[in-house]
Amino acid sequence: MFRVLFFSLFLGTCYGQFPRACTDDLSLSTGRCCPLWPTADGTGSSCGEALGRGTCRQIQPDDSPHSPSYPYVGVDDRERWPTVYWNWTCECRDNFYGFDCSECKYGYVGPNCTERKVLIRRNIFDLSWWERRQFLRALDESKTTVSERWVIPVTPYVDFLTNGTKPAFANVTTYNVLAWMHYYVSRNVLLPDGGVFESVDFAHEGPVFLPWHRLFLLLWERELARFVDDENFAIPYWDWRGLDGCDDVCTDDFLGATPQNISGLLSNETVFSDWQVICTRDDEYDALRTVCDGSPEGPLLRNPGTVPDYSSLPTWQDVRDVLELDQYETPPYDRSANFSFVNTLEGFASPDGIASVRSYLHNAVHRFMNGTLSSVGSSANDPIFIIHHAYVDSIYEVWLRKFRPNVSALIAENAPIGHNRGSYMVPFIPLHTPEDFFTLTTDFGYEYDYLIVIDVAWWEDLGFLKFYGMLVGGMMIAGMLLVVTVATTRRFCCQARQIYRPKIRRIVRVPVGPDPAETESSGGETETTPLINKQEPQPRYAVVYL
Ligand SMILES: [Cu+2]
Repeated sequence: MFRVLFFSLFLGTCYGQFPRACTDDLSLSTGRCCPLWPTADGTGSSCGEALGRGTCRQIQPDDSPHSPSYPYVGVDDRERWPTVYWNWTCECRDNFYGFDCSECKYGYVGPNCTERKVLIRRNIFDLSWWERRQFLRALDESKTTVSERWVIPVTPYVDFLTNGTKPAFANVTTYNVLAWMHYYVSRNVLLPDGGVFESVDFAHEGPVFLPWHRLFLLLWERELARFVDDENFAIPYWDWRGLDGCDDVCTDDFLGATPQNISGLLSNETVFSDWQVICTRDDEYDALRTVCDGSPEGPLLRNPGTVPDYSSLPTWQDVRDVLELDQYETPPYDRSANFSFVNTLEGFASPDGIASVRSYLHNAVHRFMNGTLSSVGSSANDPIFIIHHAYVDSIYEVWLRKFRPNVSALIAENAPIGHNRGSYMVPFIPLHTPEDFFTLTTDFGYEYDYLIVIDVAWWEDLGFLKFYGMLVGGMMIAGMLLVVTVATTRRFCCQARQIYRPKIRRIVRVPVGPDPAETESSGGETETTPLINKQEPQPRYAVVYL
């Protein structure tokens, strides 16, 4: 058993996305990554259990079958993550979080992690001068400050299997821990028989691509925030739609200019020209049968727009097209999948969803830079990675809000290794599955500025309703105007008529005497008329207007 071998052969000091606190010999020999909660008044219990923060629990990795594209068992330390190293980790209660439950979940702050907090990720060109300086300063300080919380393993797992070499860990800076994570999750497998297996990636070319990078950026954002004095710090995004070149972010005011007369080197005017990359030499590691140890390997390189097929960036229409794909993933759940949103956004299919050998969307932006950003293992060395992936994450968010998928849209088995929805994502501690990050950004306490506007004005998408609404509204206003006009006209006419018509204030009936005809007929004294037929004469009245 590797864990026993690990313990018995471990001789040197080891440090702890390997928490430093979990790489001491006791943690590794017992398989327990349940550190003591680091407070002065703490009781010293694992995961802060005595304070009600969390408990140490045994891991139950998901053993659903993965696709046969990875035909090995027990040859790589990323299989059944993280059981090669630990079988017990902290399970935090309520909104507590972290490998030791000393932090708050994403989106919560306060001593008891009960206060909601929403960070707004904004277009990098909308940052104020001060905000941009904060971002650049956080990048540079993280690049030069050794991480207190994390270390990286530098001994190939195959050496444990074949010759019992003792494991070792290295101290690296915070930025380099993150660059290393991206290398580690995508590197090749060194096989015990001396071969190398390349068709494996625990974060790309499958359904986990978007959830994995969402968590990765959240971790990165939190690590950078430790270097700035701003509780509202959030990483910005780079909206590259329709750009012909990198003239906007590739300047010394942003992430460094790239003078074309110096092959790939950044301008001396930017701090990034002093940076040294790590983990960029996959072929060399494979040939030497070793792994990246975090040593400096040269400067950052960029040659934006110099590859003939990738001389410009993805278009607005490309982004509109990918957002028409309503299925998150389709068989066979890898880079050959057609009409798969995740595969198309990653860039292994044309924007309308047809799998292709050409690169599109996310992949095309990496290739466009023609340098450190352009290969998977090395790409996170270039800080453009962060702003590029923040924008990709925002497209993922637009899709989630548009289609509101059920978790069943994520495949439960037969995806490439590490991509089933229940697999723990490599190499994160605390543990997370892709399912955990298949929900909206608001669940993790952040928003993209331009999506807040879209969310409020959701009705704007209902164009046909808007048309009919305006039509009905217009008719109602016209009707009301007609009624008012008629009423006003009638009132005016009536008043005009009354000028010539006497007003009837009171009607008095005045008797004016009997009917003359009747008087005449009844006036002859010689004529006798039977009394019974004689009608009594009625008084006559005249109407007088007073
Ligand atoms: Cu990546």
